[in-house]
Amino acid sequence: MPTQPVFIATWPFGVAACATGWTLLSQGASALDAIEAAANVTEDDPAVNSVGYGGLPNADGVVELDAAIMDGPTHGAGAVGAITRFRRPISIARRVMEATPHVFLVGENADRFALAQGFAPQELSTDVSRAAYENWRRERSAPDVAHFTYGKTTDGDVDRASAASVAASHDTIGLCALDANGNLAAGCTTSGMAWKVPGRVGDSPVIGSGLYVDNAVGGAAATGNGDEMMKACLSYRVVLGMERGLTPQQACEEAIRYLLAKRPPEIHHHYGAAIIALRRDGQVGAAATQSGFSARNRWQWAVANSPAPVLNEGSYLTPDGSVLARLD
Ligand code: SD4
Repeated sequence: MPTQPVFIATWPFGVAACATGWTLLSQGASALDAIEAAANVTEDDPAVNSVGYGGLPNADGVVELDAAIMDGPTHGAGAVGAITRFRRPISIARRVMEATPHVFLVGENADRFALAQGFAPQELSTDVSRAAYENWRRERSAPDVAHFTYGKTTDGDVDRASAASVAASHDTIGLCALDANGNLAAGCTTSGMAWKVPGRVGDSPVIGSGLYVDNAVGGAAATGNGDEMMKACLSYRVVLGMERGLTPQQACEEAIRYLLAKRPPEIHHHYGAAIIALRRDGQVGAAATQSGFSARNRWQWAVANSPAPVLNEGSYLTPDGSVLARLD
């Protein structure tokens, strides 16, 4: 029996991705194709300064993109880290999955792989992203200041100026799709934390952290402070929760609660973590560690089960685990 397609994605820019993803699904596309095409919409958009073209660079001023894709029916996965010359890292990740026996390629050799596979190199910086970097350098005086005092002053206090500048500068797109055949896929693509240490790869391309799919259960995808979320294998935990009988909403809240419990509370005050989930019956859920990642970035996520995606206020938890806002 055909399934009603569903597409979900993180953040307000997930609305455009959902519209593309759901339109493809409604025309019979596979969840995998819909994920790639929807992620490409965000990757190509220079106005999104945390994904693909126009993404903010590392501390050396070089844009390094991370992405991964996972296919439910085959349980296949592909990922790339620190891509510097191509705007659509999720498409390179898919090629890794389909053209190699491997899962994860990184750095210069991932760029070489893309070139060999026929991807055309493109400029990743925009005037806006270059100006933002110059501004950051002026504020922070030298890129290496960020390397080891990231969010902390030398005496160990939280450096609020630095923390605010990072918090305002990251928002990955995570995506999950359910197609008309009842198959699932997920994707995650990002420029990562702005001004990161060169070579740093976050959670987004790490299978089980930035995304995970079990075609018999559901999928999940994450956004936020990857250096924290990786320590909790957040996406895997959410899918496992659903396998154990939690609703997608309960599974997201449980995983966020786990993350909050495992690390000192002050870690969570500045850099948020958020997760979305889609069960194989089309039920959805989402939760975050806080109401937003900065004053201008309220935690929101998009869902499409019709041509008009809906932008939801995401639920979030306080460090003591109480839900402050909830879906419906
Ligand atoms: C990372 N998780 O590189 C990404 C960044 C992000 O919202 O999602 N920001 O850690």
